[in-house]
Formats: sequence, structure tokens, C-alpha cells
Amino acid sequence: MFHDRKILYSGMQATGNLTIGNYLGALKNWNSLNEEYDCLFGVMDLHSLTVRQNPAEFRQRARSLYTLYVASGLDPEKNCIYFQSHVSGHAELAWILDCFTYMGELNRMTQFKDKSAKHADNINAGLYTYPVLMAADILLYQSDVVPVGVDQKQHLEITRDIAGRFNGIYGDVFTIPEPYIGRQGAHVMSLQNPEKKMSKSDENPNASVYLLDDTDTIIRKFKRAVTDSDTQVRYAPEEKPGISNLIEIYAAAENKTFEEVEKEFEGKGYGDFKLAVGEAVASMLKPMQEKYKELSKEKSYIDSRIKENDEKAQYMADKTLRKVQKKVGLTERIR
Ligand code: AQP
Repeated sequence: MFHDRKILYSGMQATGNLTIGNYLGALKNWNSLNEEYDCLFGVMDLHSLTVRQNPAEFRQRARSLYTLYVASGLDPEKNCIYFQSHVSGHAELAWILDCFTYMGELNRMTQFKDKSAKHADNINAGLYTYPVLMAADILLYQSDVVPVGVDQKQHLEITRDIAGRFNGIYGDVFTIPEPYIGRQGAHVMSLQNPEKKMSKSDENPNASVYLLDDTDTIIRKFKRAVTDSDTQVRYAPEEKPGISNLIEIYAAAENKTFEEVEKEFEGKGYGDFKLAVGEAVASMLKPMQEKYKELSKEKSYIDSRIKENDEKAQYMADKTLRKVQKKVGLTERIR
């Protein structure tokens, strides 16, 4: 499966149903990465535990996330698509790296502050040490590049700091990962509050469009999207955040520039535009939804890919983990 090319690592949490933000911002672009890199894409189910999950729904959602990766076009025979929790090395390496991370560094993480504010009733230690588990995810596979959204930049920096510190003591154990510099995805905002990013764990279902929403639901959500009292379809994120967000979505769905979109809707009202955005998104999602339906019936195909890829990931992870264990002086296993 792998060709000794540079390794690229990414993943998504199973904290909710995937949204068009996850798709246009990440998943859509992941599809072309395999041309250049050996790619690992994780279903980051351990990370998802920082938020309390209903076990049955969580299990089903994580499986659905795996199937959606495949339905979106990621080939599980060319990419290593696997479950984070199936490779015990993530948690094992995270513990060792915890001992090489300073509280002062973790105290500076803005995502911890944001997420603690969002989940004030459950500010657990996992939320705090989340960046160390993320560092373990990346370093375990000797990843060269990581595509990161703005909100994850700080986490990649701390990963590089931890790896550099470890290498400084023990020699070249870890590859120091670089941010992926390539085509950036769209940044999609909430349909109900365009100041906030569209999120799979948003409590308001009208704020997000999910990848498995049917056409009527999609069109209804766009019709209800919060905009301004003006009538001009013009890209001006500060002044018109709602309409600018819809322009960004439409442009990404139709592969058009913002200027082309503005021109197309010159003299037309918001009603026409919202309907067009809904239709464009519904037709963008249709092939993926059909593929998802088909794949959901092919349980044994997905099971085999999960098994193969788990083994592949486990093999790669073990190599790094054994090296790390040896370097820090843990007693070798007797085989
Ligand atoms: N609104 C968005 N626009 C563009 N890209 C987005 N991503 C997420 N939301 C948007 C990208 O999707 C990937 C998923 O990352 P994640 O699952 O680790 O969690 P996240 O970034 O915190 O995404 P969510 O949907 O907002 O999850 P919750 O609600 O659990 O916090 C990343 O590549 C991210 O950049």
C-alpha cells in the first residue's frame, strides 16, 4: 500500500455527524493527497472521549465516519484509514510524551480555553492533555506533513516542540512534522451564527448541514440561514458575514471564484441565491450519499478494510513505540 513517499497524517473526531465544513475544509482536499504522499487518515475516537458520549451512538457514529471517508472517495486500499483506538500505541506514546511536556505549554493552548468554556461541566484532564495525544498520533507514524486548520496550528507547533525536545535528549527518534502547504479548503461558518465556525457538535441542527442530510432538509437549512437586511450578493466577511459564508460555500461546491458568484447573482435577491446554494450543496453531496448507502450494505468489505488497515497502522506504530521505549530505558520484552 505504501511506497516510501513522505507520510501525511490527518483525522477527524467522531464527536458528531460530519458537516459540509468538515467536507469542504478537509475531506474534499484529502482525496488528492494520495497522489503525492503515503496517507494515514484516522477516525480519532480516543480524542472524542473528552466529551461525554452515548456508547451505542458513539460506536455507530465512528463506524459511519469510517464509511463516509470511503464514500467521499478515499481509497482504503491506497490510504491507511483506521481507528485510533485500535492501535494501542497512541495512548502508550501519549503517556511517555506527557512526561516530556510542560504544564506551561499546555496552559497556553487556546483550544483548551475555548473547549472548557463550551463544556464547563466537564473540564477533564483529557481535554487538557489533548495536544499531547495529538502529538503522539502524528509522531507515532513518523509523519512528515500534517494538514492543519487555523485552530490546530498551535497543536502542530507543540508537537514539533515535544519532538524536538525528545530528539535533543535521545537522538533522532522522531521526524519533525511540517504543516501541509497546499490547496487550503474553505472555512465554513455556522448558518445560524456566521461569526462562529460550523461544527459537528453544535447543538442547533439548523446551524450545520450534515453530509447525510436529504435535499429538502439542505434547502430548508439554507433558506433559514441568517443573513443581513441588504439585498446584494457581495463578498464582504466583516460587513456581511452571513452572505459571505454562503458565497464561500457556493464557490467551493461549484468550483467558482467569489467574483464569478457575485456576477452570477447580480440583480437577484437573497431568496434565489439561498435556493441555488442549497441545490448546489445537495448535488455536491448526492454521489457521496449514494456511495455511503451502498457501502453500508457491504459490511464485510468495510470490515476487511478496517482489519487490514488496523494491522498496517499497528505495524508502523509499533516500530516507533519500541524505539521510544528503548530510548527512555524501559525494560525490553522477552519474546
Ligand atoms: N467549519 C469548518 N470549516 C472548515 N473546516 C472545518 N473543519 C471542521 N470544521 C470546519 C475541519 O475538519 C477537520 C475535523 O476536525 P476534528 O474532527 O478534529 O474537529 P474540529 O476541527 O473541532 O471540527 P468540528 O466539526 O468543529 O468538531 P467539534 O464540534 O467536535 O469541535 C479538521 O481538519 C478541521 O480543520
